[in-house]
Amino acid sequence: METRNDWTRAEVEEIFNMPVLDLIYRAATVHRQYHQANEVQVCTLLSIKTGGCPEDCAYCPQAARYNTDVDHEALLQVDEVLTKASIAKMNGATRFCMGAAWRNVKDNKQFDRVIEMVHGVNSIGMEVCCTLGMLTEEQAQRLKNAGLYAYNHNLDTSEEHYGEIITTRTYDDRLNTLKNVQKSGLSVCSGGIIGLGETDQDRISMLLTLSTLSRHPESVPVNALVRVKGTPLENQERVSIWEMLRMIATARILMPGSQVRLSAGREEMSVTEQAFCFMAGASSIFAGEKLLTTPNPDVDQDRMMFQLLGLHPRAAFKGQENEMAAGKFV
Ligand code: SAM
Ligand code: DTB
Ligand code: SF4
Repeated sequence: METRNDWTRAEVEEIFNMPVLDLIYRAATVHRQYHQANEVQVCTLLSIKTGGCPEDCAYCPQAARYNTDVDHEALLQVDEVLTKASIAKMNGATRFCMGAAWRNVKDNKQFDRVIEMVHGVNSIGMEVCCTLGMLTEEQAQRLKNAGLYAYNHNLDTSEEHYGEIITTRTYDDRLNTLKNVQKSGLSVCSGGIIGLGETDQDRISMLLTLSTLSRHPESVPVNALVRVKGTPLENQERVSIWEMLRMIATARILMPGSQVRLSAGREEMSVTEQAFCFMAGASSIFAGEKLLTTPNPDVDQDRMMFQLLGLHPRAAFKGQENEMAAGKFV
């Protein structure tokens, strides 16, 4: 089915500002046209290198310059990562996303080790995703050749608001990495965070940028800010469910074929609120008791929620079966 990359600001604004129940109804309709609405992609996150990051992202507990409770940890060993991936798989996850608190990838031994991790996780039949900061086209290609499926690199907020949140890199740096990822043939995972003090116009801007990329990101994480003590944004107001629903529903309508991921923030949401998010078009979650450094609902809680709502986990590599049969991923 067709998707559009020529959305205008006026159109996005009109959708975003619809009465919230009409917005959810429209998003739910689109969701059902493009996806099996009872299927939810289950992704597990693992921080493979924690803390000590040189960047100044105002929301992030891993930035070295803020005094948070996050301890710095060196890059994990390959076998530790593979053990964690197998456990995630046993718990029903089909995508495994490894995150590193780096500004960018460097061509060194550490990157060689990440390449081994990617190869190993791919070999157990999971979709592998990495989020390692900025990346050149050659590095993206190397990851792809090792069996990487997707690369996560969030726009985080609008171009207009970006300078209020991060000063150590530019919006164009972000877009450039997304281009490198796309050129290498990897799936792009890119979304943002709400609750950073941005306006509705900023949210509309970010959604417009994402939905007018030459190809929509394969997945779009929508994060609610996790307010972490010691970061400049620790005293931000909590994101309300209505703000989350507007973001998810608008993303679903603009990018109907993408996985819209209900990402950070579930720990503070009730099952009823999460159910509303699935209704509004969320088709994916991060599962497991930790995101990168902050808590997330545990596996049993999610199992109960899936049972209650009649949801089931989406299979790995869905829609890519031919490539799988060709031995590309296993
Ligand atoms: N360092 C790499 C980068 O920034 O691209 C990869 C890891 S970074 C932790 C990945 C993403 O986590 C960020 O882009 C941001 O969207 C999200 N994130 C970090 N801290 C968060 C917080 N406190 N609340 C919500 N999302 C957060
Ligand atoms: C994304 O959009 N959210 C995830 C993942 N991609 C890397 C990270 C959320 C991090 C929340 C704060 C933490 O746990 O450190
Ligand atoms: Fe570093 Fe990524 Fe955190 Fe920014 S979001 S401080 S780049 S780990």
